[in-house]
Amino acid sequence: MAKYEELPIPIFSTLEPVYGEGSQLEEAKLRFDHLGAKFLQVFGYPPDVFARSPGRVNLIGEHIDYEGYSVLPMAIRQDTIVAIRKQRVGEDQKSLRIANVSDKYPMCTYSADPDQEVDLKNHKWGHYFICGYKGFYECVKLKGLDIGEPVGLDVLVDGIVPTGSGLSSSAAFVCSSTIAIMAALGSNFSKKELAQLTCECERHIGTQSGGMDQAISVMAKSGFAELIDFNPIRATDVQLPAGGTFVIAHSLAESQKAVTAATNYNNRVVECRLAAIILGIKLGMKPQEAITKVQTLSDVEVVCVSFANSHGSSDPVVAVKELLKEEPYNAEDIEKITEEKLSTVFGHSPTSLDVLKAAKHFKLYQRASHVYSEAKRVHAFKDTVSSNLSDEDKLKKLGDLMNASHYSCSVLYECSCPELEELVKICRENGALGARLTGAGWGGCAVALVKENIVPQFIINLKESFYQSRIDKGLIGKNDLGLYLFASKPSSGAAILKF
Ligand code: NG1
Ligand code: MG
Repeated sequence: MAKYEELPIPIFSTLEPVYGEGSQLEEAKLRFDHLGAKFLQVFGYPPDVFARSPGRVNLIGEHIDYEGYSVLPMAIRQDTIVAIRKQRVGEDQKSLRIANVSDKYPMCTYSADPDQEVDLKNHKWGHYFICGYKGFYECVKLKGLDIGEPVGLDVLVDGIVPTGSGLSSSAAFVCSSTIAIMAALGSNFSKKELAQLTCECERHIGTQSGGMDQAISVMAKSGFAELIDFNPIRATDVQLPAGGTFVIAHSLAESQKAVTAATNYNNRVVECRLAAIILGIKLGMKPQEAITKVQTLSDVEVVCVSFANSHGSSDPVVAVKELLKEEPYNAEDIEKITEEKLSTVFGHSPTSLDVLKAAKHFKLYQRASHVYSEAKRVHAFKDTVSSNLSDEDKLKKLGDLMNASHYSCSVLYECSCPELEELVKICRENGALGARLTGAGWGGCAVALVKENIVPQFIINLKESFYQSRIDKGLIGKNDLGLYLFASKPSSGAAILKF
């Protein structure tokens, strides 16, 4: 039997296999009916096919996917559904018309040219679809498939993953778009290929992201969190202990990652690369060798073995303590060690050059300490889940690991914000076994591990101590709390729906 990740995206003719039963199924039926009807109204024809892909909550393993380390997310029920139709002979056939069920997002039109550049200076919601469009054709080319000339597509999108909240609305959109394009054009790639291609193509939006969000969106299974490994991408089921529930709570600070990349997300990616290069050099590599060979902190872990001979430990956390200085580095400090201008090291990457322009200094010690310790916490989390401990003890340990992860994100990686700090504290004060920011941070959501039997009271308490004052100020509508505060079960991954 083929391995799970080698299987193609499943194609269903009913909604039950994806949405189960009960209120979730009812809600999905309404959304699909509405999407079909609106498609007809906007474009004058029914769609050929639908694709859906979910958002995710990352339980542990933050800001380490792009450094090559495993992460542990689960899919949430909120997803993006894309309805699509290939334009027929005699129709326009030259444009991509991308509409949305929400009036917030006006129709975007692009040419049906897979080589077009994504206009980063002029950010539009439809750009995420273009990421998928480019990615699909890049993959077709790589595989040497002949699918004929690019044709026009009509597209209608319905996304319910809250945006800017660390729940990966962007990956839900990119993955559902790519899968819809693939289905409309008559191909079906494996989950693994899709996870890889969607990870790469989302970078056209300008963030140097890792592959966690797309991997879980494509490969999730109902009832399981997944340990996601990279190079190559793999997913291993993780059955969470009974008696615990993950509650997701929005800090109501919106994280505008695509806009703040140079000082936040991409800045950290560049800092990690610099830390890795310097560690490589300190561990005995020639500067040029380190610059060409070392891309990520996981690349230097192998070199740490040589460190073991002199220091008695190959633990990269120890190597960081010994070999990097705690004070921030400036560009000159680093260039003395690399014997190369930073603008040359990053010359091939315009988004990295933007980072260099914006940065005053680089906190290499702190960022590397976070990455190496967080990578260990992911494995400790997985080992705890599969240990012989009682469920009660497991939950307690998982909570401790989540708290430690938050501390590291907040103090070493500095990707928290005041609203998230307040929210995490309130979660713990109200009985959460652990709570942490989830996703990239700088706003967005926290995830709390809460004993199942106290979830209803926990939600009431959070409403009172965090949300009520914000409802009073009009930050959110009083009937909308359910969008910002909810318990979540591990949900299913991407699917194609053809009725
Ligand atoms: P968000 O901002 O939550 O979508 C981002 C990255 C991930 C990962 C996390 C931090 C994208 C698409 N995703 O997630 O790859 O690095 O931050 O752990 O940029
Ligand atoms: Mg995202």
